[in-house]
Amino acid sequence: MFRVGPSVRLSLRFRRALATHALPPTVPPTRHAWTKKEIQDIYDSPLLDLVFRAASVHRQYHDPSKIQLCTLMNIKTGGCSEDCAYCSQSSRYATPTKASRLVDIEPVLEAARKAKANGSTRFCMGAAWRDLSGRKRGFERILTMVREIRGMGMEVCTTLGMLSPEQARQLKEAGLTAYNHNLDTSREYYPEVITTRSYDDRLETIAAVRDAGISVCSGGILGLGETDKDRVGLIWEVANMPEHPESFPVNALVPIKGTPLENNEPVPYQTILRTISTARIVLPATIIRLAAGRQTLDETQQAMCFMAGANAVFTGEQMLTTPCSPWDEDKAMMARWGLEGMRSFEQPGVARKEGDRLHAQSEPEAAAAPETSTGQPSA
Ligand code: SAM
Ligand code: DTB
Ligand code: SF4
Repeated sequence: MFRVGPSVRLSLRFRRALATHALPPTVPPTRHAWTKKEIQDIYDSPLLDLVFRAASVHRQYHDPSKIQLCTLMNIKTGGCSEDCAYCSQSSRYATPTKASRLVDIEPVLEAARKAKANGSTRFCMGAAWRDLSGRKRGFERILTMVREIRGMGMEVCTTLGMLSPEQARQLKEAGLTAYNHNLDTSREYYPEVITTRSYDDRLETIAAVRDAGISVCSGGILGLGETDKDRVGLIWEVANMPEHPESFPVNALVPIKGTPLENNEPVPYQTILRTISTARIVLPATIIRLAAGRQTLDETQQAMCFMAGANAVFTGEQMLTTPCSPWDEDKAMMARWGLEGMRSFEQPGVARKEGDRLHAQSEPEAAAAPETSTGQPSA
């Protein structure tokens, strides 16, 4: 494993990532030409063998004691024109979510400071939009939020719907670390869930994000009514991208009253574990996020997911419209299992894309240096 003394390890790892633009030399390269059959065979293997194999891969590519703590904020709630069948924010369904306008800058910065003080090193802002067209002033406000939060030394993520290459470029220039845009499910099952934008639309946005040099966060939801084949199909799609996404969120459907999926059966825990384990093996360098639905898992179930390679969570007061597992509970749980928060820009893939900005900060170590998970400037 690539652990060295705590006082020097940050700079060493950054310098190595920046100097080589690659993972540490002992780590095998990631594969980008998977067949569905290969992934299905992994997925179908006996569950504990699968977990063991995933845990072994995880230990080759990641420090297994580290979990990335990410806090979400909904900066524009509800009233969305899209028809995503799981979503409380679609204007097509009568859900308990009330629509609101884009929030002001200061409350967002306040929420980011609070997240940082509580140990989160990534702050993610979500907006219930199809895309940014006709939202020039709102987009400028978001660019300011990104700039300010990046200035706090945090990783910044946004999820604002579809993006053009130019919008992606502007977000990158403002300091955006990552963009979340999920494929959600397999290409075959996707039309059962969303009809107002296509799978290829999603892939285009992901390509624009990647081409702008922003880290890609793209994963899916389990429990939409999909089959094992669809879960394998989703992993196959991201596995064969020109670069694997830097993060892959695994959401379990949070059923929302009023949506078409409100009465779906909960996905079995073993399916969540199987999906995480398969994703860990196929996307070995990617951060796998145990995302929505985590609150339905008890602590031991979560620990098994971390064992199998999940290494990020959303933590704090709120997901987007549903409750989140709070910081104090998560910190206590992590302490019981010997886990600690990841520093910002610790993942080599993310650090590489941050490139010049981190370089400028680390020589000399500057005011907005990456944060430790306790919010202290790192060594
Ligand atoms: N509007 C933007 C978009 O769709 O690109 C961003 C926000 S959207 C809510 C982000 C992701 O959250 C979705 O792609 C979906 O994977 C996940 N999500 C939304 N509602 C969910 C629910 N009820 N249960 C689980 N995951 C959900
Ligand atoms: C992701 O994959 N999951 C998060 C984040 N990206 C934006 C959102 C989960 C939403 C859960 C339901 C809600 O709170 O509305
Ligand atoms: Fe709109 Fe995003 Fe919800 Fe779909 S998931 S309805 S695009 S907010």
